[in-house]
Amino acid sequence: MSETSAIRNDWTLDEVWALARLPFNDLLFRAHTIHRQHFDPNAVQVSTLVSVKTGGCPEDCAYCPQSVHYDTGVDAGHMMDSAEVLERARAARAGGATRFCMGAAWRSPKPRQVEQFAGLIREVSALGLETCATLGMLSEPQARQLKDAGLDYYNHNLDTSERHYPQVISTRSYRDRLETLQHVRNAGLKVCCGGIIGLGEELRDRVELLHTLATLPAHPDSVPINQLVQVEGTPLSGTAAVDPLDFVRVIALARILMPASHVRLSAGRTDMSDEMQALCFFAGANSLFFGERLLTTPNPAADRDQLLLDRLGLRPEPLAAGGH
Ligand code: SAM
Ligand code: DTB
Ligand code: SF4
Repeated sequence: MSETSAIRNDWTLDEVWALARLPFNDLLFRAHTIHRQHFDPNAVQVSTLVSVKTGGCPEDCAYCPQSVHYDTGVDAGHMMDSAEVLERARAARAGGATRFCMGAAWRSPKPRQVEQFAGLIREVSALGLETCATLGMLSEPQARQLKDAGLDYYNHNLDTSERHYPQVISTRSYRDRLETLQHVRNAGLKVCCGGIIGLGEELRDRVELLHTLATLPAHPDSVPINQLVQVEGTPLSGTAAVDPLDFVRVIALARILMPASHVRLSAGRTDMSDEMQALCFFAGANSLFFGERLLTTPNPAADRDQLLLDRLGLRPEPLAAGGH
């Protein structure tokens, strides 16, 4: 098999399988070589997350502490007021983040909620930060409204393979997700789309998820690879832990298949050793969430992450020239 690091959207499932079966060293060498062709290997893009509207979500995603279907101790909250969101955005910027990601536990936003977010996006953009939002399913007009407000990225994950998906979520379909991604792309927003490892899926599901991502009409600009954060009360709490080396393989595959996309070592880092994270960065991860909280669950403390980046000689990636 020969492949170059050209951007391809025509990967076959067999090609992805062939990569997935490579010995670990061959896979990592190939991924790292491709990584260096497209990125500074010592730079990581830094994002900070804030949950603007937490809990009470009508969807039944079996991994999620914010679903009303599960008793996890996460209660439905009100929408955070804009002064607090801005305070967090300023703190994120001071901490070195270049992208500020705002989440809401919705199936899809109502017209008034899109307006409220458009206001937040204008204010956060004015701070010189890239903006990202993750608000559930979006229609194309809604995506355009957010784009007009200055939104840079929209996060909407496929989560797993189409085959495994019904084991995880019943309240919205895989097709619904693909449609939202199309609406977001059509509106000219950058796409942030990835998945979760550790949902009880097989290797086949990881291969199929990556194949689906890499054969979208355009590769997502950012590909978050989350490791399941197990939350008591969710149906997936107690699922077998992921083999760290298998997780590194997923990062390497994402890097090879989507050479120019930022691959984010996303949720689950509190359960990862420094050495595992170092291998992920070598395999092609070049983005992370910085700050002590993801949406409702903990993330490594800022000083701990800073120490890790220092030990690895990694530095935050500056905003692209011309800002966003
Ligand atoms: N409610 C919106 C939606 O799902 O479309 C946006 C917020 S939702 C929390 C964003 C993503 O976070 C999910 O698609 C899922 O991939 C990820 N996520 C949620 N809970 C997680 C968990 N326990 N572990 C890892 N990732 C998780
Ligand atoms: C993504 O892929 N991971 C982030 C972000 N996109 C929105 C969310 C992780 C959530 C982890 C569980 C929690 O903190 O509630
Ligand atoms: Fe709701 Fe999003 Fe959680 Fe699913 S992942 S239950 S849609 S907040």
